[in-house]
Amino acid sequence: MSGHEDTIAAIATAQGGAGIAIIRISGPQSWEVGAKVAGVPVWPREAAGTFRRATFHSSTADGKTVVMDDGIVLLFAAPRSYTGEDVVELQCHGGRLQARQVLEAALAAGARPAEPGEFTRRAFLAGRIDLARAEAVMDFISARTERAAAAARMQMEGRLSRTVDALFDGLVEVHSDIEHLLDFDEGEVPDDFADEAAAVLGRLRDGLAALEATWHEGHLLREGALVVISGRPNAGKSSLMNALLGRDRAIVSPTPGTTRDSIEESFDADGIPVRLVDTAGLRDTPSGDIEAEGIARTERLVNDADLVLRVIDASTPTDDEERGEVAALPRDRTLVVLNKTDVAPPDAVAAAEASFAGLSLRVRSVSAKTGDNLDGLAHAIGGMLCSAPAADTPGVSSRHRREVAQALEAVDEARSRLADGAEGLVLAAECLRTAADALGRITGRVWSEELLDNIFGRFCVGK
Ligand SMILES: Nc1nc2c(ncn2[C@@H]2O[C@H](COP(=O)(O)OP(=O)(O)O)[C@@H](O)[C@H]2O)c(=O)[nH]1
Ligand SMILES: [Mg+2]
Repeated sequence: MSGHEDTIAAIATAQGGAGIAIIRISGPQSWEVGAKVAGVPVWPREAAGTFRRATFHSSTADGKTVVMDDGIVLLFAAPRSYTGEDVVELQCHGGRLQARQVLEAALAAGARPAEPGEFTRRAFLAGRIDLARAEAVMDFISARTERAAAAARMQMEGRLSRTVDALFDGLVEVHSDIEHLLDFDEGEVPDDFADEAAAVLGRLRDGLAALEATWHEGHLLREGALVVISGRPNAGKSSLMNALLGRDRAIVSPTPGTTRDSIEESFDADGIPVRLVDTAGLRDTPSGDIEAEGIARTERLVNDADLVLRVIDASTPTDDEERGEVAALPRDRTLVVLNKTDVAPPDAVAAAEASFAGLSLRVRSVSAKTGDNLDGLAHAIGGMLCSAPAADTPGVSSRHRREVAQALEAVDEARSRLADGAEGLVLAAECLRTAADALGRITGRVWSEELLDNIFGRFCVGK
């Protein structure tokens, strides 16, 4: 039991026109509040785990009761609910008005409005889920690709927590061995102790480093990658954007300089969520201020991009200037796309492929018009953004990475203190404590109100 005094309520479903809306009420008074809204005496405890039809009421200022809506009541008894508390969910019609009215009635009946993430925060405080699993709930809701959702599910199921807990337990064990020595042996360190402890810490260090290395994937899956399409006017950038998205989003025209502002859309590149941006073409002689500003924006986007798709019209010979521009692009985040293979002579395409490959650039040849080799291109984009296959541990978040990095540093420090013999023991123990605390903040074995405020403040209301 989390021991909260107050009962909270919020609309748990998206606002706006939908079939139904759910108002969630959690806390010791939730059944009473729900019963008042339903205009019935409080249900018997045996009703937990069942649902009831109900008519929702509100009282006017002069004490009259008004019928608002018909719906369904779902009853949960502590500790068997999302929050671990007594919970009532009221399902009403999904219009903006009905959901608000039912919520207002619940507030009038004694609940207070829930803060962002407060239901999940209560689930954490009640010991229903640890912190990493609670965070994964939000990742799961925000996931934009199946791979991102699968990673969030792994974390919700506790895969990351188990890895972190095992490292935490390992640190605590070494820590208590040292404390034991300090307590009983008055500064006498057995010959092999430091070596053994250093070996164990070395293994824990490797585990921490492996965890830290998952950040890149975790970051890509959570935040998505910025992929910018750039190239000369008329190379087929907008056509490529449309072809990848499978719909006409950008305007395609034989007139150079048609796309003047950048257009952004979400795209799933082999499971990596991508913000795909079509840009104004790069050329020296813009037709006016608007195109010039578009070109300046393109340059900024190209600088910020995780990956640049440099589109080249393979049906016309590439001039030296363009070849020079492409050669200057960073190898690890440039993918050359030779477009218009449907009208380009095959040997010219092959020669262009070879010459860019000779510059150590990755190349893909496609036709935005016929769709030829677009799947291969999407696959190459995903591969360049994240070469690792979908891992069997979810990638850590930026918050987790900071804690892991702190733990790593402290473990390294502990190892070097151990080498100092008896004098180093106290300091080594202190470092291990710091390391364990950092890991504890990932799963919530160690927490503060401030930490919870930071994490749950980013949740939506009703979650
Ligand atoms: N044959 C052929 N024409 C293409 C292809 N991609 C684009 N185009 C044509 O090239 C012209 C410029 O295309 P657009 O996408 O507007 O180029 P952008 O200026 O780079 O955005 C249009 O007439 C397109 O129809 C392609 O793969 N094959
Ligand atoms: Mg365009």
